Amino acid sequence: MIKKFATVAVAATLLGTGASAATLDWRAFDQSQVASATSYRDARDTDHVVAFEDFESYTPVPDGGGPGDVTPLTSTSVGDFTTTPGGRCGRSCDTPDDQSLIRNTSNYGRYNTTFGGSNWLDSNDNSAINLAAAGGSMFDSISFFLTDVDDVGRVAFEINVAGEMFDVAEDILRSSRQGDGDLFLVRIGLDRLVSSVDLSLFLDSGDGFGIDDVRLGSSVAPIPVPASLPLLAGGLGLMGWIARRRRKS
Ligand SMILES: [Ca+2]
Ligand SMILES: [Ca+2]
Ligand SMILES: [Ca+2]
Repeated sequence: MIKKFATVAVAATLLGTGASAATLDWRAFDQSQVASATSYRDARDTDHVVAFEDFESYTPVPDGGGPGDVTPLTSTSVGDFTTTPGGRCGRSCDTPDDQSLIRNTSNYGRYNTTFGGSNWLDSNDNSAINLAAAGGSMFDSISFFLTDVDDVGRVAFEINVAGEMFDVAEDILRSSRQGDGDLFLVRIGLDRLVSSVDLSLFLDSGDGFGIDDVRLGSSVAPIPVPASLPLLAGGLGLMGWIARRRRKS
């Protein structure tokens, strides 16, 4: 079954000023269209690549639980991933149920989108996956694949970026239930180059979703972040290393 390509572009408008600071482009595909969705992305995202994270260097948690990498995932290529716990823990939820998990199996309609890869980050039915996006150079676009968003109906799904909220469930999906395993390509455009920005993918129920192939891009040749900022990034990396050491001990 070929799903009709659907695209929606939305500009967030700041009340009162009329200024548009971020845009969101949303394209819907289905599970059989990973290759064509990837081709579409590669043809569209022609700006400079600042950073890319496909989660293939991480250790997946097996279905049913077990050892593997979970959030917080600090110092990924595109920044630090954290989880906002909450939501109803459904059948696909595994321990630790308050964290998002690296997975490499394709159950429940969430799956890898990396060509030749296997891993992705599963929300594990929590309320939100958050990304403190940073890639070492200034960037003004973020793109990624989402899988299995809102296939249970009547859920809220919001993308918050740079202090702006896109109500995807209402304004883009029109509150309609999506298919199990549907694939969505998201591109966020920022109105200026930034060294870092907070992104939150929020769901208000136990509707699990996956994210993969997160890309930070720049409309100009990459500009390294100012000298003081790598120190901060290095500090965060050290904290992540300490956290990993603690988890392993
Ligand atoms: Ca992947
Ligand atoms: Ca599903
Ligand atoms: Ca789902």
